[in-house]
Amino acid sequence: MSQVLTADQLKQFNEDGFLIERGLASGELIEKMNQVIDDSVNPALAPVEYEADVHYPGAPESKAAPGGQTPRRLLNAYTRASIFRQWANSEAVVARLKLMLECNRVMVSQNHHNCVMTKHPGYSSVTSWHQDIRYWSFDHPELISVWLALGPERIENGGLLLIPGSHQLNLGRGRLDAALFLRTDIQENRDLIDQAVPAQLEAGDTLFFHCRTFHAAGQNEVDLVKKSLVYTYHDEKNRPIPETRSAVHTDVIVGEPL
Ligand SMILES: O=C(O)CCC(=O)C(=O)O
Repeated sequence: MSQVLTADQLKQFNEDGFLIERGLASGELIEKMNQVIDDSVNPALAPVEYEADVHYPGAPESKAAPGGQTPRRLLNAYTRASIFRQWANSEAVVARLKLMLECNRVMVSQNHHNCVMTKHPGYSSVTSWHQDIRYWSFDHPELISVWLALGPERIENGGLLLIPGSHQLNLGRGRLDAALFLRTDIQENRDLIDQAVPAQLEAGDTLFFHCRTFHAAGQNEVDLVKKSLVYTYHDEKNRPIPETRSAVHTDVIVGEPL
């Protein structure tokens, strides 16, 4: 069987902590997903995380403030629609993850990410520099998020920026603030942030990134909602720590008959 990733791509993923696969999802799939999402935002179909919930810079002060009902994440993507499950289980995704995680069976988490990220003009917020491992409690910090662009993603509409190689850093606790974002009052952190590159994506492009890779995103400054579908996966042998937020809902084996 031919490999879905070349040795160079795997090397790049291991060195940079992320890899972009262009056009991995078909136009037809993207169109169907966008339709489901457009039918789910007005009114926003629960469960939803609102911009006002995150208290990030630029977010509305409260749900009662102007823009306070702006959704940030349509949660529970895996159970929200079969089209989202189909993508989560697709050979295109799972075969790549098996190579990146060097494992035979992959699980998707239902506990975080597992969502459609929406970024609305006017009321979106800034996500500061962080590693997703701050959300996760697992035996090993080896998880990979798969970010599918459902439209163009650029710095201007709040697209992601990533710091290549940052998944290999072991920064002391003092480099991070109370919420585990990179402190920008430290020169070494500013030097690190200067190395960031934007993940410029088109609909169907897919970003695979390691849970220790530092990334950030700005506000959406253009007049169109940005939408992305995001799941996080791990080797079935890498278990969530009981009683933590990572263990609330059961993880699901992917890539096997549904
Ligand atoms: O779209 C964004 O603002 C960034 C989201 C993100 O980095 C995350 O949820 O981990």
